[in-house]
Amino acid sequence: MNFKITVAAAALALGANAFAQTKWDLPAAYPASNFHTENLTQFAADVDKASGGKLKITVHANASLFKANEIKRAVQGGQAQIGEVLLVNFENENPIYGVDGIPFLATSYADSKKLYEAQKPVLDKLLGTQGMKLLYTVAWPPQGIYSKKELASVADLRGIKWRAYSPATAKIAELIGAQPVTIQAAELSQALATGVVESYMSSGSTGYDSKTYESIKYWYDTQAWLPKNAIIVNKKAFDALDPATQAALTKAAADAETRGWKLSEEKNEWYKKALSEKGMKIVTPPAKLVSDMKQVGTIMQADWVKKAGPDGEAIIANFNKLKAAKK
Ligand code: PCA
Repeated sequence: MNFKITVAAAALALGANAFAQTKWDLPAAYPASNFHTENLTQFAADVDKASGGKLKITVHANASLFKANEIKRAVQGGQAQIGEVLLVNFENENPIYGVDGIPFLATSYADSKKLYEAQKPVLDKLLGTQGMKLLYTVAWPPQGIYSKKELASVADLRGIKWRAYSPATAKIAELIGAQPVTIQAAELSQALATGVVESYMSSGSTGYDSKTYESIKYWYDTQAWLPKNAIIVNKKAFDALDPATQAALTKAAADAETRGWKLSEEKNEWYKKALSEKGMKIVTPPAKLVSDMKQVGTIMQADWVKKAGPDGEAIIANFNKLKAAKK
């Protein structure tokens, strides 16, 4: 064989390899200006840089590629290689996904991180059985109650049209005698404008994104729970990457997790200020409203533990241990 041609062929092959590019779609369900999405965009840029341009991730914000509750199945089936999901949305599939939606189990950022630490091994295993991998999570800011009228207790919410985003938020409606209607964030502003929704629980973040201040006056800062978004990847797509690109992705994910949790906590303050500047009243909930809501939380936690079995018990036990150890 002609030596020159062999070298040239090898160089060509190397060159082609160096430029081999993988393109991934990342469906996400929240607007481009939301802090989760901004963090995702930074993550995609970090991956691009760290992989030397080998892995290009396109973030599709605002449920433009798949609806919020379709993203998980899309990643599982490989229609999208990677995606962002709200874990609590999948509680009916497996209670493990819903532990961070239990009212008053973990109500601060510090406790939410501990709950995540306790949940993570079980979550990893569960996603693994579904052909996926967990890359990172970021918590939403604490959840409060949006209401058109002043609230003294949950009795004031009876009969009201209540927007739910998850099985747990629908369950709350049931327990307080409100009428649940499930609406994801991308459709919320329209539902508010058309009067389909009169009240709901969520963060200041989603209240701001959906312009809730245009139809609702009060936000009761109950700090009831901090649900998490998770960035999950199809295992086959991950395994198809070369080891250096896998490492670049994993490292960018770890950075995005640290950055995202910090961002969430900082933006929580920003969102509350922004809402009050838009004319909303940010209210410390009265004692009766708190005790009523805590009662709801107690019922829901007991239900959850029953449903979640030994894995669930282990998560709660581990969480309590972490809380006791780090005080
Ligand atoms: N915002 C999302 C989920 C939790 C939150 O704070 C929503 O309301 O849909």
